[in-house]
Amino acid sequence: LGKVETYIHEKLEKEKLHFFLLDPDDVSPELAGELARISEEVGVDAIMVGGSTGAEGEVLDSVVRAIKESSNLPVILFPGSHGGISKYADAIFFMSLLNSRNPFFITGAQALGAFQVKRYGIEPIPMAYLIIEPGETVGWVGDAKPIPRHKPKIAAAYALAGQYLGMRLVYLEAGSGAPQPVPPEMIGLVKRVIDVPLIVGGGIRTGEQARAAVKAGADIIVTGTAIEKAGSVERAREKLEELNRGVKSDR
Ligand code: 1GP
Repeated sequence: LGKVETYIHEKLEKEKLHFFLLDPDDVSPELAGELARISEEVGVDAIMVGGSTGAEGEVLDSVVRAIKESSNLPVILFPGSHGGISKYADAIFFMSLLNSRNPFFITGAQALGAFQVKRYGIEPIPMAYLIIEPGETVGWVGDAKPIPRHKPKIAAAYALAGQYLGMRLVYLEAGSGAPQPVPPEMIGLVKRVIDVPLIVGGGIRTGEQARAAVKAGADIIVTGTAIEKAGSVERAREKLEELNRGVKSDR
């Protein structure tokens, strides 16, 4: 395993993890750097960078560089397609949107990006990416057939298939800004079925919701919107602290 994946596994032996997602389309490099610095102080475990629209090229590079300059946290790309690659990142979730109807999001973008990942020496971490209802922007853009919220077994079947295909992480995604996070029953069943770490994100806005997802079986919680929309840097810090407490508390 590479450096970042080893870091993730070593940390997971001690606690659940909290990754903060920054969308370069929504934040300036200056703000991204500031939020990354605060994230490290608060105890966030990694910064993810990506988005479905416009997280590419110079906009993406400048945000990744600003984060690297202001914190020591690993920066993991979370690409919407082969456009979402930056040579300044440490690792990339080399993800396949398993429940897309469009092969571009299952293997096409991956083929178009593979040589770039190799050339830049970015650590690829293979990940099964599953869109759960409502799916929001990524569900629409990724041409997903979102898994119904009340059908945990479908999510578990896809997750296990992902593991059997060799993927070393499974991500249950309700979509950025989703009104409700992935249901605990679904998280629980998927966790019981797979052996690889389980990531959950989309619509987690409070410490309580983060806690509920962890209690249900999530190993890694991803949050973005709640912090980006906090209103000020000071409120963003408070939100990061609240969410981080939710993930890390043992109750
Ligand atoms: C989106 O799961 C992530 O890809 C985070 O979602 O922005 O709703 O926190 P939020």
